Amino acid sequence: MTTLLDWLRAQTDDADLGSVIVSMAASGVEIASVLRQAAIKGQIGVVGAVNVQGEAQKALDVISNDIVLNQLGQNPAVGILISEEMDEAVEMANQGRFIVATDPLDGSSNLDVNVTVGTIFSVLGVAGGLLQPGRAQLAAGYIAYGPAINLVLRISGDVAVFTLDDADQWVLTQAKASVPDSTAEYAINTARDRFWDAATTGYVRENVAGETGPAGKRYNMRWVGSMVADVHRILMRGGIFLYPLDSETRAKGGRLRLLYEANPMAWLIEGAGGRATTGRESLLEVVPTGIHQRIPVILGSSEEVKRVEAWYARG
Ligand code: AHM
Ligand code: MG
Repeated sequence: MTTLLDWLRAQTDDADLGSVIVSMAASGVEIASVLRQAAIKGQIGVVGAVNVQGEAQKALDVISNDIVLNQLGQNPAVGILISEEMDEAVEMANQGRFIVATDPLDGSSNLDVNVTVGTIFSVLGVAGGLLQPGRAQLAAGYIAYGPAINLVLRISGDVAVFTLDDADQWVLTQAKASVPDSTAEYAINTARDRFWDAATTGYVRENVAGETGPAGKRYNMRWVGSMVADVHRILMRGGIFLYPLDSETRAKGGRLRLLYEANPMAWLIEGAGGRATTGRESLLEVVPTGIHQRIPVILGSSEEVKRVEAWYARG
């Protein structure tokens, strides 16, 4: 059995970086326990506050953020915390070497229906400043709270998958996740098609046309509406995820956030052999202009992502 600590020791000589991941993993154990019992303890629903994104905060968003704040606050290696739930970057008292950018509980609109949600995180060096491109990430990962609780991690090499056992220990269950180059499964919120640009419409129409269309194969569509669940499926068996820039999200720059949703997921997908783009440029090259910046996200199996890029290149 390989535990998280065994894996970390083999992946990096930097014990401080390892400790940041251990703190996020510990947050995941706590959040998992809260999620399991939230309905019993009356923690479901909104708290009445609105976060910096203008979205109603759920009780569990706030609790999850507090758990991460508390865990990272105890870790001397952490200098700055950026969270979807907090307006400003928080300078931690310990003034450590690392920045953690996190969405403590992504997919919270799904909380009341008991589908997989997750914690997404990205680790950067403090020296690089708050606004570093995804390529500068030192580590990234997510925790998926589903039928099994998975921690998916990359430091710089392979993407590893851990599963939480009954003793709250993270056990390595897949040493090297690999996204197949080709797929016949795509994930996009098709209810938004009236807002789509020509590239998205063109690509999806080809898929819907199936075996008699230009793609020459029959596709299936899957959309959980919870990024961790959708990306996890793609990491496990391939596929493509699209949240493109559409006419409704254009003014905001997209729907998903660059620092703590798009970048960590893009870094994981690329580490597993997949590809990630905004449609017009590599996602990991985008230099952020703000900590809560939004961005179009297209990621997954490389052949499909390249087909979408080809559509964008046409106009
Ligand atoms: P959140 O951070 O407020 O939970 O929003 C992000 C979520 C993603 O998990 C998911 O991919 C997307 O929003 C779903 O959007 P939509 O509701 O438009 O389908
Ligand atoms: Mg989110």
